[in-house]
Amino acid sequence: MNKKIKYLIILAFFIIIIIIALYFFINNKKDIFVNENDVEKDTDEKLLNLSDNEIYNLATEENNENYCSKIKDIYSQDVCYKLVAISKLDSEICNKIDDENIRLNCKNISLSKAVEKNGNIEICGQITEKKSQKKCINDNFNYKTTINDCQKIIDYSSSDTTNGWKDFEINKYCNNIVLFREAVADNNIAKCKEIFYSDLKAGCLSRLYNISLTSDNDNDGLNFRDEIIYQTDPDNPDSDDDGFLDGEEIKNKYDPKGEG
Ligand SMILES: [Ca+2]
Ligand SMILES: [Ca+2]
Ligand SMILES: [Ca+2]
Repeated sequence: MNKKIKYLIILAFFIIIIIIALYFFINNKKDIFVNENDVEKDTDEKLLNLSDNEIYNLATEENNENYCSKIKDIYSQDVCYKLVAISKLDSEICNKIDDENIRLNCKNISLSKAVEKNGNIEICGQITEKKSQKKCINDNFNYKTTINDCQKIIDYSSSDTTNGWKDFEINKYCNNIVLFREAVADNNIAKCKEIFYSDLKAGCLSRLYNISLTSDNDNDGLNFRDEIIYQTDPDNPDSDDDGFLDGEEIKNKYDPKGEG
């Protein structure tokens, strides 16, 4: 046989093989595509005749947020998303929630639970409510947490100036807990006094002075914790020596440390 013809036959053979392979490949792809559609259709059909309640139960049983979207009652839909988000520790799902309060609550809980599970306090910064940020740090701070970990937290909270949260900064608070731990470990009162947040400062000093937070040693109507918060002297009933007790001045909205 001519050499040329031989090569042509081999070439034709390979071309046929490639065409057959391509045919099966394309056909297969089509099958996968059709199957995905079928699944979507099946889900729709599966939920079509179910009541909101039944869909809700199914969604939360199977942790499937796509089912939640089929619930007609918006409040139930929101709660459905919230439960699935918390269960899957996926705060992204919370973004589908219509009601702002439920959405925030969903994010706070799912993020806090995620930190609880993986111990990464950086995630606490993603919580948008300062009160929950504080709780997240308190609950998940451990003996290994360092100033460096505290600095890495990026604060996503909105500028919350209400309810005494104006001064709360997550990095600073976290640093202060490190100070607290070091002060107690080294029995270092000066370090306690470096703490900015008065609750933590009072806790630190009460540990090192071995005084209960609720005791009122100088009988002026302010307990130890309040004396630290108002920066009065826990051993002097009249810190500014004006004849009025520290506790009386606070009660009547005067300044226990000076004029007025
Ligand atoms: Ca007192
Ligand atoms: Ca006092
Ligand atoms: Ca006084």
